[in-house]
Amino acid sequence: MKPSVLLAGVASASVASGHTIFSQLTADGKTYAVSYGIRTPSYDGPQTDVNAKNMACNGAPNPTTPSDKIIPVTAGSNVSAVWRHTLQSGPNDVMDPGHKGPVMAYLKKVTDAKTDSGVGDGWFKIQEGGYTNGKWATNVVIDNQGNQVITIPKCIANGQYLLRAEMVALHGARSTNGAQLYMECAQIEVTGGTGTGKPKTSSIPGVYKTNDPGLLIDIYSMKTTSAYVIPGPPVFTC
Ligand SMILES: [Cu+2]
Repeated sequence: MKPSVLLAGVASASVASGHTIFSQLTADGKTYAVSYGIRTPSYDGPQTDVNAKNMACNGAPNPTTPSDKIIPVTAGSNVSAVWRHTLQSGPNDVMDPGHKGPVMAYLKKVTDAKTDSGVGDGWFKIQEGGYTNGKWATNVVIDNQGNQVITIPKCIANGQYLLRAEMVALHGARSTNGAQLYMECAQIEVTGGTGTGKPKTSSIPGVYKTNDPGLLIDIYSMKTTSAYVIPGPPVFTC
């Protein structure tokens, strides 16, 4: 797939042009600038190999730019991962609405959020959306002007974390490695956490399998009432 310069800025009709980037974070009522504290790529393409290291925080073939910023976040508050088609797009250009699938968010506690690659164990899921009454979670985010609302658990320990927000597009998921996974990692510092929660953690890569029923699937055969199994572990709750 190629980036579409011609179609940038509109909600395009072409599936190929409609990728997406977690490009901004809203935390404690403040929306930070595009790429502030987030390792954003210049190209909005997906990861498709769930066993690749770049499943953690993106990377080649979508090289990301490091950030030397860390965003303060209060435990127990809601943050928004802001998704945009490109780093220049506005709230009406989030992702091609033909990109349908689950939405998820993970945290990983790290010593240095600016430099930790995110690859390996330590991840726990804190938010997910799948398929409800015929509507995909990706479409919920699109309808919410690109805002993926994520509650930061109150009971986690204070300190630096990577916040990995993810959208998955399943339009091509009938074939192996056909699911398109979009993710970026934000660098955050959590305060106000009680530290009483002990999340069970998973490795990324490793958290998904190629043949997960939520990743190898023909979504066009689904009915409004169909059940959908969101990939990955259950959501951690305090
Ligand atoms: Cu795409």
